[in-house]
Amino acid sequence: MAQAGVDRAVIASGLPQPRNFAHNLYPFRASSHFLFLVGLPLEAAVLDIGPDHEALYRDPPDPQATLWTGPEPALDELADRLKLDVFPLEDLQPGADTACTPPPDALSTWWLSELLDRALEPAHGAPQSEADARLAAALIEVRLQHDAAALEQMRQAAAVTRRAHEAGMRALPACATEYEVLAVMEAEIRRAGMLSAYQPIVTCRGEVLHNESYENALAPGDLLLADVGAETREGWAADVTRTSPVSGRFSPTQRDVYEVVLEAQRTAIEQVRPGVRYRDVHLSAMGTVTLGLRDLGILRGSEEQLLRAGAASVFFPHGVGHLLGLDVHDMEDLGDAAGYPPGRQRDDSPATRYLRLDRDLSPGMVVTIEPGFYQVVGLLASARADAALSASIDFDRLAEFSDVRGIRIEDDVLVTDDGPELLTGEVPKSVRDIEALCRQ
Ligand SMILES: [Mn+2]
Repeated sequence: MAQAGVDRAVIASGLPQPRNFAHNLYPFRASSHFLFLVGLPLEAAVLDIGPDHEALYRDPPDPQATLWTGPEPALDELADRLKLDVFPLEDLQPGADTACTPPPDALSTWWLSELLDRALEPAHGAPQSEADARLAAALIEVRLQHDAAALEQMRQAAAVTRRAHEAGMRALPACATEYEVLAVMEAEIRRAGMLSAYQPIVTCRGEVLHNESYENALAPGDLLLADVGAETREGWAADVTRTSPVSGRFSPTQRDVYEVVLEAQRTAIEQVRPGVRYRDVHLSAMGTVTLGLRDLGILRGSEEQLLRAGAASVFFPHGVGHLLGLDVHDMEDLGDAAGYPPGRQRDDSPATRYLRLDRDLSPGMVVTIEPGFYQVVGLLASARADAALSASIDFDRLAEFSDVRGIRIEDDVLVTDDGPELLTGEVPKSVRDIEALCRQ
């Protein structure tokens, strides 16, 4: 870190969050920066790094707590295990210019503010001092490309995620509600000793992009969108979306749109290569969706007109993917600093405003590729009110596709010198493979 221009930095693991009262806690998830550097999900610990020192600070175990939560390692045991000096938190002596990565939650922020004697705001995505910005840049530099050990973790998460999706597809025709599919999928993840890397999306209302309710009853004509990924115990994530027919069979309209999204995904994955700008991968997916929807008669006009009007983004309003690693959206606690290199920033155009990543790809990076098609009531209403867009969309033809609410297809792709390597390529994806599983 010192080489990158940070004199001293403190990386905090964070505090567990209460659900409702102090002793009923959400499962603890240590900060990913802490996990990356320390490797253990220790609560209320900080790593202190300077040019000539590296030490862990944590309070010694509370003997009273053993009755309730079992034995905790003593500080000297931790020191042996981590090959680090370990001291009580009260010995931490921060300097005035100590850098940190501000935690995402208010409780950990308050705790770290006290420890560092520094007024911090919960991270809103921006470093809060010059030193913080240099620390963020150093962390991005070491976390952007994954080493063999990290990739092994991500492969494990991918393998368990595959089992979860296959189990969900097999169970789907017999499930009456979204909750039942969620239970089947999460059971596979739990059985493997893992947790979900993010709040799963398992819904027949896929047009709500981050739908996190599971209360809908499933009907035979529905599509079920499942965006579910496991996280290893060391914290590494998979992030996979599949869209399957509840009846076991896609309707002709569902199949037509599914094939458009799948073609966009496959051609985008092909471009995940060193030196390629990720924005171009996104625009290529947007282009494939544009032409595919025009072939279906949903869009009309010349390719150039449609691209200029951003017509496909009415149906595919988000970015084609993001960085993946310890965080499902890797390092987004640092705002856009990881996704956008110096000199690039988000623009406002409908086709790219939600693009989370615009780096030149390099070997060792893992990105998701996840185009979609959604009929979002609000976006369609705005499109009707916009002269260029309403001329580009055949709303009568679109009405024939009313059984296609939301489709997304998402895989995790490793950039290598030999081309794209799909970490999640075994999860069934073709119409034929999905129907075969759903109909067993
Ligand atoms: Mn994703």
